[in-house]
Order: sequence, then C-alpha cells, then structure tokens
Amino acid sequence: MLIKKPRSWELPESAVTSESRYRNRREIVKGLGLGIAAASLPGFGTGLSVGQALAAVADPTAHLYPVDRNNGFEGGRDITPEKLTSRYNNFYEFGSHKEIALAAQKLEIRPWTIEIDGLVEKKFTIGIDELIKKMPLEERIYRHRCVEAWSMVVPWSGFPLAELIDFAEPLSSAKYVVMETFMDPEVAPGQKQFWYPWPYSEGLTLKEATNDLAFMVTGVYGKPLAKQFGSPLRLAVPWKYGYKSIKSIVRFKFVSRRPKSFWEEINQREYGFWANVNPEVDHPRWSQARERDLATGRKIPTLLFNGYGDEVADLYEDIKGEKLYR
Ligand SMILES: Nc1nc2c(c(=O)[nH]1)N[C@H]1C(S)=C(S)[C@@H](COP(=O)(O)O)O[C@H]1N2
Ligand SMILES: [Mo]
Repeated sequence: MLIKKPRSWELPESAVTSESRYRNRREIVKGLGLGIAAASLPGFGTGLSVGQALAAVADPTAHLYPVDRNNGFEGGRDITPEKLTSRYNNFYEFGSHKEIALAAQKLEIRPWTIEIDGLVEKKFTIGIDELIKKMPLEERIYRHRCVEAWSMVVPWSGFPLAELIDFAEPLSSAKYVVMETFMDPEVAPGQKQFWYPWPYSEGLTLKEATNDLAFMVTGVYGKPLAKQFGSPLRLAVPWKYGYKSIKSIVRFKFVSRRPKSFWEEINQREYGFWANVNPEVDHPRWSQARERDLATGRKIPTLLFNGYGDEVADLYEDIKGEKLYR
C-alpha cells in the first residue's frame, strides 16, 4: 500500500530538525560510538527510507563521522536544516530541477576510483576510501551561494583541496586543476541530454585550489555525504557561485592552459571561469544584490566574495581586465 508522506518542503517549520536537536544527536552518537548503528535508525537525519539507511550503513567510512569541527569557519547565521538542503539540489545529471534526491540514490558510490593525471610527476588512480584514509578530516560550516540567488549554510566534512594537490605532485608547468564528474547515462539520465557538454567539469587556478578555503567534501551533517550532495567527493569553494562546487568527482587533471568548464561551454556570456560572488555585478538576466535564504525564505544582502574577502581577495589582486565576477 502506498502511504502519502508529506514531502520535506511541505513540512511546517516546527517539524524541521533544529540545530540543537542535530547537535544533541551528534553528541549522543559520538558518545556511544554508535555512528553506524544510529545512522540506520528510522528517522535519523533526512528521514531516509530503509533502503537508503542501509546504504548509509554500507558506507565503509560511516564510522569516521562526525569529525571534529574546525571553529575557524562560521556560517554567520544558523545552519540550514538538512530537511531543506537535502531536498533542494542542483545535480543536472539527475534532472534540471531541484527534486533529484531520490533519482540520485541510483548512483553507485563504491567502488569509486579517482584518476589523477595531466601535468603531474606520475599519473595514478586511487580508491576513495584509501584517499579518505590519507586525508585529515574536519568539519567546516560554510555559506553556499547559488548563481540563481538562493543560499544556505552547511556543515561540510572533508579536507583541504591543498592536501590533495600536494599528494598529486603537480609539475611546475601546471597552472590549473580541472575536475570531472562521473559519466554514466544509464544511472544519470540527464546525461542523455546530448546538448549538454557532459561530463560536468570545473576548474580552478592552482593558487585558488591551494587556498585554505577550497575544501573537498566527503560528508555533511556529521555523516557521509548523501548522494544528492555529490558523494562520495565534491568540492566546496564558498566564495564562488555554487556551480563551481562540482559534485561526484572522478578525475583531477593538471593543465597549463585555462580550461573551459561545463557552464561556460553552455553559455559563456552568463557563466564564466572565475564566478566570484559579487552583489554589484548582475547576472545578465537577474540581480545578484540579494539572495533567498533557504531556511527562512527571506531575501538577505549578498556579500562580495560571499563574505570570504579576507581569505581570498588577494588571489585576484594582480588580475586585470578579466570578468572576475561572472
Ligand atoms: N556534477 C555536478 N555538480 C554540480 C552541479 C551539477 O548539476 N552537476 N550543480 C552545481 C550547482 S549550480 C550548485 S548550486 C551546487 C548545489 O549543491 P547542493 O545540491 O549540494 O546544494 O552544486 C553544483 N555542482
Ligand atoms: Mo547553483
């Protein structure tokens, strides 16, 4: 029998997990050392189905979470409830709308191999679990500002991209790192839409990629990353528009020339390489002055570099005559 459950976006505010409840559960889970068992309890986290909860149990990194929070990063406002952020996603591989969470569960995230190639000492591949084992995991609260003018505050777990770059041993001729998402149209029907330049790809200068804010995400809300967020490995570059934060990465390629990324290929007038957040530079079709906070629905002012100017403004000091904010 089918029972109609209210969808997360139909839930009243009171039903949404509050930060303190999330915190408590986190402390309890940690205290009992029951990360794996607790993750399988009905009602834990996003209110996963039994199948999804079992998938979470099967995640070989589940016992690593929650990881210690690095208090050097603050959201500036409350963490956006998981109920909202896990049901409102951009992941065009699974559809060009926001309700892709269920479709994304089809993605098989083990085994997951990452290729490191291009201008490196020696190209190699590494399994995600081996990579995670080598990396120093921590939790950081980051703001996320989509180019569509909505935003959220999320507790990502992961490690600095700089650590991975170091591990990859790029040659001195490498100036950019290109990241690529998996390619599997049978699993991700969006990839059958031939007018998009799949696979999704994004790039950063090595200077940007080794800035401390550039973060590789493996978990969120104190658990392994749910598939709709781009598991098992996605980027978070919070001073840039959300599309730079590429999901479900399978390749890091080091190159000497500036790459053209997915959205730039589709429409370079609207989506460029730099894509730094700036309230004073409008998108050709809408204003970027304000953003809709996913948690409250309220419009709040957008900040230059999404409020991370102290950390990143100097990356762009010597760059003249380029569209840094689109
Ligand atoms: N592979 C891939 N990565 C992607 C996207 C996508 O469609 N495919 N969308 C981007 C956009 S536009 C945003 S705003 C964020 C959304 O992340 P979230 O769904 O975890 O909130 O993912 C980014 N990374
Ligand atoms: Mo976005």
